[in-house]
Amino acid sequence: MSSKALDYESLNENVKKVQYAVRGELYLRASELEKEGKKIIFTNVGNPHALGQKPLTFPRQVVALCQAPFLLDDSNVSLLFPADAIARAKHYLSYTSGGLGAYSDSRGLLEIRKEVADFIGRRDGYPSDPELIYLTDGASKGVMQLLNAIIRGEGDGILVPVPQYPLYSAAIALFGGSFVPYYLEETANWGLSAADLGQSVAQARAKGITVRAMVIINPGNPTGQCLSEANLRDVLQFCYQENLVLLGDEVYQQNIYQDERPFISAKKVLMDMGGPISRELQLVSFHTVSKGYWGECGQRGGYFEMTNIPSRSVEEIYKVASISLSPNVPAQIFMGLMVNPPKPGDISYDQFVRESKGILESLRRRARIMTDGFNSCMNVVCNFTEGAMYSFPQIRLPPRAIEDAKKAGKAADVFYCLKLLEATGISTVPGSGFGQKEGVFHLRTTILPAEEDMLEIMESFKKFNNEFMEQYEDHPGYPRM
Ligand code: DCS
Repeated sequence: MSSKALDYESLNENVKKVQYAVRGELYLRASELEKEGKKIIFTNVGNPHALGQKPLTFPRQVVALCQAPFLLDDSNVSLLFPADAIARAKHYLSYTSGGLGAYSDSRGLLEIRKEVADFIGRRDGYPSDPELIYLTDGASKGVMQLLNAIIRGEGDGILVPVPQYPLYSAAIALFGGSFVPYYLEETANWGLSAADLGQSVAQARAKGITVRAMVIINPGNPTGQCLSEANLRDVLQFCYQENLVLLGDEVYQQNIYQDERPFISAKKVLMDMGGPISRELQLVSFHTVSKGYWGECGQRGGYFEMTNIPSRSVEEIYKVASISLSPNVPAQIFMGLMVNPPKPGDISYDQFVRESKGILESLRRRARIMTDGFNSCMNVVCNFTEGAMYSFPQIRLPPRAIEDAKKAGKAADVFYCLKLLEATGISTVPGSGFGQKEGVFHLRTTILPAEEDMLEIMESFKKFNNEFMEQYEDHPGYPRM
C-alpha cells in the first residue's frame, strides 16, 4: 500500500531535519524525572516567570482591564485599579475594532506600531517609521517570516553565529536553506572577527552557496556577550561589502549586567555611519516582550523593524503575514506597554520603577554568582555573562569520560548533562545544541533561578562536577584548573 502523507517516511524532509535542543533529550528526561517525583530545576529555557519571577503590576492591570472591559463600567473600578491603568486600557481599547476579541491588521495595530516607532526614535536618536514595523507573536515568528522571505532554496546561505540560539538553525532547515556558521571566539569573550566572517563566506561560496543574510544576536544567546560599537560597525561594513541583509536579534537589549558596553542597536550604529551604507544596507531588527525585566514569554509579543527594505518587499511580507490574519492582540498591548511604560509623574511610575529595577539588579547579581560559581569548579571555565539570561561554561571533560560517553552512545556533553540532571535535578542544555568547536564541550544554564536558591544550586553543581571529574581524571585531584 502506498504511504500516506503523514506517515513518517513521507513527511516533508525539511521537517525531519529540524533540531531544537532547548526542548530536546535533556528536557524530555527532566520532564520524566519530574513525573516520578524528583525536584527539577528547569534552567533549560529562558522563561523567567516559570522560575518564580512576578509579573510587573502596571501592564497586567492594563491588559486585565482590556480583557474584561465590563470592569471599566463598574463603579468600584477606581478602588481596584489606578487611574493611569484605567486611562491606558481605554486608550488601547479605542484603537481596536471590537476589543481584544477582534483580529487586528496583520501588521498589528497602527497606534501600537507608532508607540514602537517612538520608542526606537528615543532609543536611537533617529526617526523610525511605523509602516516599517510589524508586530508578531514573539520574536520567533518575526525571524521565521524573514527567513522564509529570504531563503529560496538550498543554494541560499544564512550566516549564523556559533554557538547560536537554535531557532536559526531550525528555521533555516525548515525553509530548506543552508546554515553557514561563523565562530565566536571563546577566549576573546565570545567576540567576532571580520576576518573569520570573510572566511566563512568564502568557504560557503566554494560549495556553491550564495550567502544572503547574516544574523547577529546581541546580547548573545547562549554566550552572553555584548557587542561593542566597533564590532557592530565591522559587521555592518562587512554586510555592505558582501551584499548581505543583516538580521539583528536584539531581544535581550534590556538585559545588560556590566557598564562598559551598554546596548547599542545595529540601527543606531548604521545611521551614525551615514553615507550610502546608511541608505542602502538592508537591516531587520527584532524585539520581544519575553525577555528584559518583563519576561512575559507566554504572552507571545514581538516586533520587527525593517530598514532600507524596498516597499514592494515590505508589501510581500505584509501579504504573507496576512495568511495568519493577525498577531495576538493582547500581546500587542504588552508590546505597547513595554515600549511606552509609565512616565515620571504618573501614578504607577514609582511602583513600576521599583519592580523593574528590582528584577534587573537581581539578575545582575545572579549573573555574577553563576559565573564565579562555575569558575570555582574543577575543569570548568566560564566567561562572565555580560548580558542576556544565560551562562555558558566550558566543561573540560577528561578523555575517559569522553570514552564512557561513546560507549553509552551519547555525545560527551549530553552524557555529562544527563548525569548532572540525575544527580542534582538541574536541567541544562548541552552545548552541542547550540554548536561548538570540535572537541570542546559546554552546557547552557539560565541565570533565572531565584536569587535565594542560587548559592545552593551552585554548591550542588560544584559537588556533582568535582566528583565527576575525580572519577574520570587519571590522576584524581591533579592537575586542577
Ligand atoms: N531570539 C533569541 C536570541 C532568543 O533567545 C529567543 C528566545 C527568541 C529570539 C524568541 O523569543 P520569543 O519568540 O519568545 O520572542 N529564547 C529561548 C531560549 O533560548 N530559552 O528560552 C526561549
